[in-house]
Amino acid sequence: MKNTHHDIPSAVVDALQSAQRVVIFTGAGVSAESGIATFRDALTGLWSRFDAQALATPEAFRAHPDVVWGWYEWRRAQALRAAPNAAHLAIAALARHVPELLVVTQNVDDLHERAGSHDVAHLHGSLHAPRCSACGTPQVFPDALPQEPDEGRRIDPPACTACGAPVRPGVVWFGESLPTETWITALRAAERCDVLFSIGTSALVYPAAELPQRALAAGATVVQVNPVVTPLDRYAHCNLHGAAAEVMPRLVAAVSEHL
Ligand code: BJW
Ligand code: ZN
Repeated sequence: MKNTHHDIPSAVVDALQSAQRVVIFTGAGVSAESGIATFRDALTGLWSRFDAQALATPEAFRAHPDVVWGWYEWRRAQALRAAPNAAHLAIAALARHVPELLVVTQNVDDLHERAGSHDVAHLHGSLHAPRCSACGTPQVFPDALPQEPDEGRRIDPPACTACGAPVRPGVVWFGESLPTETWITALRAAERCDVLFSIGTSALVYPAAELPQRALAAGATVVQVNPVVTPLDRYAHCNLHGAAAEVMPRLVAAVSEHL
């Protein structure tokens, strides 16, 4: 592929410029430069004695609600303090250059929204939407930041205001179904888009990782942005190996310059 002076292959710029519908599929790597640890790095320091894959399960919450709730409170505090980075901002800016753009994120933070993205589908829920583990009633967090930075601290989950059962984080754990409407919206968008970007995700967790494959099968151009190689590298039309906060602004510059 020929490179523009932004080092973004011209085929990528061309595909974006002629696109009617674009899907931006994101993972934890997009928020990494905001200081939010990626999922597979979120167990550093005192948390490193746990296994993320084991903590993010309904079984772990049942067995050790204080450990799991403590971990999510620590991550929620991190997310509340974080600000959107250049990648979030570039993605919001890109939406102004294409007729239709949907952000489909696996992230449980709200940095896409805070960067100005309006259409955001959260496949794995949110750190900021706790609900009852028994009756499902949505719960309201107090405004104050959770205590911090007590990494590794166990915290008992609060009791549901309706039934008294433990409150759980409003995220999707392993073995749980994705929110149906959101998943259908994401799947339809992937199957109908002209270009899909997969940014900052290890592309390991299903069914989310199916989205780039669905887009490819439907004939879309698939571009990946990640500093490392993932299982998607061999399928993507183009792999931009680099940090999202560095690559995405260059991409937006390239697209707006060639209008
Ligand atoms: C940068 C960067 C920078 C760094 N710039 N990039 C088929 C085979 C085997 C198992 C399954 C299967 N299908 C389904 C399953 C089971 C399971 C699964 O997928 N397991 C796999 C691990 C194999 N899936 C499920 O259980 C799903 N549910 C389901 O299938 O329901 C049906 C069912 C019902 C009943 C019984 C059985 C099945 C649900 C999956 C939910 C995942 N939830 C989590 C936790 C959410 C809450 C939380 O955050 O704690 O979602 S897991 C975790 O992984 C989190 C993330 O959203 C998700 C994806 O991770 P992500 O975003 O890719 O982050 P990382 O850390 O992995 O990668 C970061 C990337 O960024 C890296 O590549 C870096 O290089 C890169 N990066 N800096 C750009 N600056
Ligand atoms: Zn309840």
